[in-house]
Parts: sequence; C-alpha cells; structure tokens
Amino acid sequence: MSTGNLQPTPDDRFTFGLWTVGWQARDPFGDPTRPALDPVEAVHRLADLGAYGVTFHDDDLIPFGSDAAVRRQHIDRFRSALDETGLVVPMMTTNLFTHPVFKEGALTANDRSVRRYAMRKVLHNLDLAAELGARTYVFWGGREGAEVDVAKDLPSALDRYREALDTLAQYVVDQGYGIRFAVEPKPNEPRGDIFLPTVGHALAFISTLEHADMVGVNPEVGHEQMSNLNFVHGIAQALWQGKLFHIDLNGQHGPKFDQDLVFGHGDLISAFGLVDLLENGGISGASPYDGPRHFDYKPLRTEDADGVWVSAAANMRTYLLLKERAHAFRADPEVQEALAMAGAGDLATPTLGSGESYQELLADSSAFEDFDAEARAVRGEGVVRIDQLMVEHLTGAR
Ligand code: GLT
Ligand code: MN
Ligand code: MN
Repeated sequence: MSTGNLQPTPDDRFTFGLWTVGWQARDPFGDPTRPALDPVEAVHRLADLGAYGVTFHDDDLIPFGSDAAVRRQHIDRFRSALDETGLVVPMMTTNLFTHPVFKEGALTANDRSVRRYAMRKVLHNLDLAAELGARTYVFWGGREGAEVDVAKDLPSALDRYREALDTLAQYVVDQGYGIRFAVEPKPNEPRGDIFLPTVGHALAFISTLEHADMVGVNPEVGHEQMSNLNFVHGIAQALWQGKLFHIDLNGQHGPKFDQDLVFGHGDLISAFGLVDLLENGGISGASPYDGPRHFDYKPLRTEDADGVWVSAAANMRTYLLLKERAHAFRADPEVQEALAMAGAGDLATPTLGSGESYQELLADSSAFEDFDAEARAVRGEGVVRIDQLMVEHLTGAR
C-alpha cells in the first residue's frame, strides 16, 4: 500500500516538453483531436500540477519564420508566465525536423546549404537557451538518417554530424554559456533509419568529439524499447560513463511505432527497475541521477483537453508511486536477505585482490586447478525469489 506523499512538488524536478501537453494529436492517418494550447497556459497548468520546469523547441514557442519583433513578443510573454509561476527551463532544443527543408536531413543533409541553415538555427536558439538559463541542450536527429542506404555517404554523414556538434560546442564554450549537449538516440521514425540509433551508438560517437566532456546522452524509454533493448541497462551504462545528462521518461509496449505513452503505462517492471536505479542507484547505490525527470510523452489521441492534464499528472504520480515502491523494496529485510543469498552485493568486490596481479592469479590453484566447477554449477542462484519480491512490492502486496 502506498504510504508516501504522492503530491508532486518542484523538489521532485519533474519537467515536460511544450510539445507533449501541447500535442494536438495529429497522426499520419488523422486530423488533430484537440485545439492548439497556448504555451502560457501550459506553463500555468504544469505549475498548478506541481511540475518544476518546462522545455521546448524553438518552433514550439516561436512560429517558424517569425521576424525578430514577433519572436521577442513570444519570448517576453512566456518569460512572464515563468516568472509568475516559478517554473524554470532546464533544457531546450531545436526543431530540425518539421519543416520540409529538412526532409533529407538537417545537420547531415546532402545539401550543404541546408546544413549551414540548420547550424544557424541551432546557434540562434542557443542564445535563447542561455537567456532563459537552460543548462542542457538536446540534439534529437529525427531527420538525420536515410531510407536508401546507397543514396547516402554514411561515413561522411557521421563526419558532418561530428563537425556540427564540434562547431556548436565551440560556440557555447566561447560564449561562456555553461550549457551541455545531450544527444537523444532513436532507431527509426520519422526516417527509415536514424543515425545514432541507440544509447550505445551515441556514447561511441560522443567519444570521438572535440568537446566530448560537454556532450552526453538524453535517452528515451520508448526509443530503446522500440529496438527491444533493455532501457535500464542503457541508463546504467550512461550513468557509469558519467554521460546521463538528461532523460526522457515515457512508456512503450515493445518493438513497434514510437508510442510515447505515459510513464509506466508500457513496461511497468522495467519502469520500476529504472526508478530504482535513478533514485537508489540500484544494488550498489552508486551514481544516482540528479537531473530533471523529464516526461516526453503524448497524451492519447482519444483524450480531450481535460484528459491532457489527467495524463500529465499521471506521469508524475506514477513516478512517485514507483519511487515509493522502490524504497520499500530496498528497505525490506527479506529482500536484503534474498539479495545477500544471491550474492548480489559481492559483484562490487574486485575480482583480483588488492594489489594482486595476473601472475598471482595464475599461481592461485584454488582459482582453477582445485576449483570444482561442477560442484559450483549445481547451486541455484536464487534470482526468481527476488523477482517475485519485486512484483509483490510493485503490486502493493508488501
Ligand atoms: C520529438 C521526439 C522526441 C524528442 C524531442 C526533442 S521532439 O517529439 O519524438 O523524442 O525528444 O527534439
Ligand atoms: Mn524524446
Ligand atoms: Mn518518443
């Protein structure tokens, strides 16, 4: 049974994209089912629900092609709403995917003039990000990819992606903006295949960058699960490499189109493992994530305007429920005993002794010559008991 406080507050650091609650539910087969949402109203409604911040693409706030005066009007009235509510803007990003000019790519388009235009669009919006105090800038390359592999020079596309991030990072350094970049992987949709499709691809790419230290990842639950990958493992590796700069929380039912469900409304057991990792650091308690808990979901197309806010609240409540359940799980003496029986904590002990070399390992007959692998193999590992204890906590049975 839930005992914790399930009312979100800014201390929980819950954030939402303007494009999430503002999604009008236009899909490839149907017209919008909801009216446009004024970003100012979004700020007030999110603040009323207990959110901490709001994030956005340039075009979510300032219609594409606006002149400088109109741009300033949109920024100023948005800024007033932030000041009235106390909501902050911890992350911003660029829309490099909606306008048809980006149909063949943006930072990796074949056409150099499109690439130069895309870089200018980012540079312009980085100034606004700095003005609004954003600390993280996301790069989701929705149009960076291909449908026809032989029509794209793939190695050069990666060269151009790197060139763009190196150049934009240099701008941030030179301006003293203190902003870090977060690359958001996605395997496909809208492109047939998108470059940097998974957390692993993104981490490997980032290691080649000139300013690799200021570039991390912004993994999204559904994007890894679209590839049938284990999101919790991806997050653990990003944390382990000090690269979890931001996170997009939502729900997904396995490999299919990007569902962007409410957090926990997809794979609930994975969501439990994720919150346990983010909040408790998992078994070892290492590296808890301290950034915003950002929801990147789409209110179902079936919902009206009221349903949008029901679903926004559901993301936060589900997170808090899982947080409370994960704490109860970790505090349960039977769980601790089961984990000890399984030797889960022993993995934190180095395999070699302090100062031990491979020569000493070679000389240790107990490690090999006298080790009875057959006898060791007979012993059960006791993992199912832990799984069931987790399910019982998750279902409120404990
Ligand atoms: C887009 C995408 C998201 C990205 C956003 C950032 S926009 O809606 O589906 O996953 O996080 O560009
Ligand atoms: Mn996302
Ligand atoms: Mn998504």
